[in-house]
Amino acid sequence: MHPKIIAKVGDITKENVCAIINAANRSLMGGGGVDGAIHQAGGSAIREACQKIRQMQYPEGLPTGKAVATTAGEMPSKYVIHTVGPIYHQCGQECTVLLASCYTNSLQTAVALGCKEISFPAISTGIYGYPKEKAAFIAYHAVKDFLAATNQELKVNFVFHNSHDKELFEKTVF
Ligand code: AR6
Repeated sequence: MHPKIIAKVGDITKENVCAIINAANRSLMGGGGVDGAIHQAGGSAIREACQKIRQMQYPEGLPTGKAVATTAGEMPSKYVIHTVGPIYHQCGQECTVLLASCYTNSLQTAVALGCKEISFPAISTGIYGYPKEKAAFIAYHAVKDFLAATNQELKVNFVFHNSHDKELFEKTVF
């Protein structure tokens, strides 16, 4: 494992880091899974910030693979970076590139915000159905490649909801 990358088990809404990443949908208006947990824990400030982003930047919704930042509201982290993962049964040959873009664009957004530590969930591996091993490989390599190419100081946590998912990730990337 890369020295700046850590895998752990937990609830991402409790992370005390500069930014947590949200596996959102293109509406940015909340949903189930980690998105629902983040909106619930952070409170209405997140939804209000997302509404502004929709009005000003993305009236059609946030395209898959892109990332935008808002306040984290009442959560311990400072920012939420919302990204939209690919829906596995719809993304065809673009799946890998789109999932990697979620990580790379979120990392770029975090660096632009001056973040030194951020936490990712396993984007697309829940409701969006991305096979977990495949997603782990793409996620790890996207982060590792980004860290290799930047001179910014950045620590990246992968936060899994259960130990089985964390072990699967570690087995895949080692
Ligand atoms: N902390 C860390 N990981 C979590 C948490 C949590 N609190 N809750 C769930 N996970 P999903 P997707 C894990 O479905 O597949 C939403 O409705 C979960 O175990 O949240 O990208 C959105 O609005 C899984 O491994 O995101 C979209 O419509 C991972 O987070 C859609 O779901 C991602 O699962 C996005 O689907």
